[in-house]
Amino acid sequence: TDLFQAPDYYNLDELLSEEHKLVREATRAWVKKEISPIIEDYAQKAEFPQHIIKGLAEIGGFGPYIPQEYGGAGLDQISYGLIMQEIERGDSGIRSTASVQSSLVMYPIWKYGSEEQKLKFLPKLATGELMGCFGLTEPNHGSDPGSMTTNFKDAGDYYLLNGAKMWISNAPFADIAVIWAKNEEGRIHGLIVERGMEGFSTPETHNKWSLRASATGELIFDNVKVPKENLLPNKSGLSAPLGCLDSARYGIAWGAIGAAMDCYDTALRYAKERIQFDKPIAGMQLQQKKLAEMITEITKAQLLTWRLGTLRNEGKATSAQISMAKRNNVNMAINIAREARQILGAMGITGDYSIMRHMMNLESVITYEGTHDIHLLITGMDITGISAFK
Ligand code: TGC
Ligand code: FAD
Repeated sequence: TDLFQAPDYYNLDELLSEEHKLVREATRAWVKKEISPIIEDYAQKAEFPQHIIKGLAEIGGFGPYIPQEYGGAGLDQISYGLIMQEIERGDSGIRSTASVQSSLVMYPIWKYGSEEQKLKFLPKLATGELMGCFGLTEPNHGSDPGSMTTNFKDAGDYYLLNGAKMWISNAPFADIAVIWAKNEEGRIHGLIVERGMEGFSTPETHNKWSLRASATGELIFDNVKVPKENLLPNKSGLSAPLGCLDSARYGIAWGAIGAAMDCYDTALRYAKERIQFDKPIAGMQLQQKKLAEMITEITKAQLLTWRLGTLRNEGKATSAQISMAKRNNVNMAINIAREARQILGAMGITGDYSIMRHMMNLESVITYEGTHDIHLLITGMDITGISAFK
């Protein structure tokens, strides 16, 4: 079979349950059939493939770990991670859509929402009947979301919302937006804003060289009247959106391994077939160094991330541990993409191979959900007890 064989240098499969392996194989087969054949074309067109939403929902891509009573798949954290790994082997932009829907839209409604909100939104988000986006970043506040200026005030029957969010994945087509804004006392709350509310618009961001198959946009709130029942009642303060980020960052740590595996697999196959100076380039020491370092780094990332998943299953993973994995794995993947691209020589710059698309996608992944620098400073703060942010 030409079904992709993931590198498994340290027999990680022995640490996985039958359910984990089934979930991974199902996602892998779906990505091979539905994503790989079309993704380059959509990336070139800078268009999100809307028709895949139903399939993404069917493989459990939306809310894998949300309980089944709310329409989720009720899976554990390792299965969630493996789903993200396999989707991102296809494309980081498609994984972004799954991450946002699962961890940044369903998660806050599940964790901070009322029972009515959960029943109203979660089952439809799980099937993709409703799509969501998450608005934290603003034009003037990216790494420092605590300084946000988007705000709402009590206007009697409703809240009056004003401000703007920028760089929002899925914004151009989302039916609902979970957004974060300050009340009159400056306290951060989550609100569910619905498409069609007067004064709410979502212009698309164009000219991206990265995540081209993902739709990115702004969220503009111009005196939007938000019904009071759309406020998430059970958590407020900056730790509420940051808690969602923990879940998304964990998924990204797995996802990045998928992108790296695809680059490694492609480069290894190519190196064995490409002949120069009368022998395969895989036989040249410099190319072996690249490939050997790739599999070493992938293996280290797999073990780090599997352990993080078991800690999350036990409810014991810290935010700083998640930051370390997100930072390490995305950096690992982007370095592998750059090296793999060189192994393919000129062929590596074309869309006939996935590597350059992964490489460009990863430039967003290393910036969003906390930049490479921010995650280093989170580790620094954790080990020294001193914040270097401010
Ligand atoms: P700081 O004073 O440290 O913390 C404020 C409060 O939050 C608590 N906290 C956390 N809670 C839960 N989870 C975490 N990971 C937490 N980190 C901190 C903290 O204990 C405190 O609680 P309390 O009760 O004392 O109030 O906050 P700070 O203002 O110094 O900022 C800290 C910093 C820089 C680490 C944080 O703001 C940060 O992570 N910045 C990066 C911003 C970011 O990641 N944005 C992502 C936007 S969403 C996105 O990119 C989606 S892309 C998705 C896709 O397409 O896949
Ligand atoms: P800045 O915060 O301005 O940072 C610029 C540079 O300064 C970076 O290198 C950073 O590391 C560095 N820097 C900042 N502070 C410090 C410091 N204290 N010490 C040292 N260096 C520092 N956001 C959402 O809310 N929802 C989304 O769905 C979403 N999707 C995205 C999709 C894409 C394609 C992209 C590119 C971004 C997305 N984002 C989203 C936004 C993303 O989270 C932010 O871009 C990110 O948090 C960084 O903010 P910034 O771009 O404003 O950079």
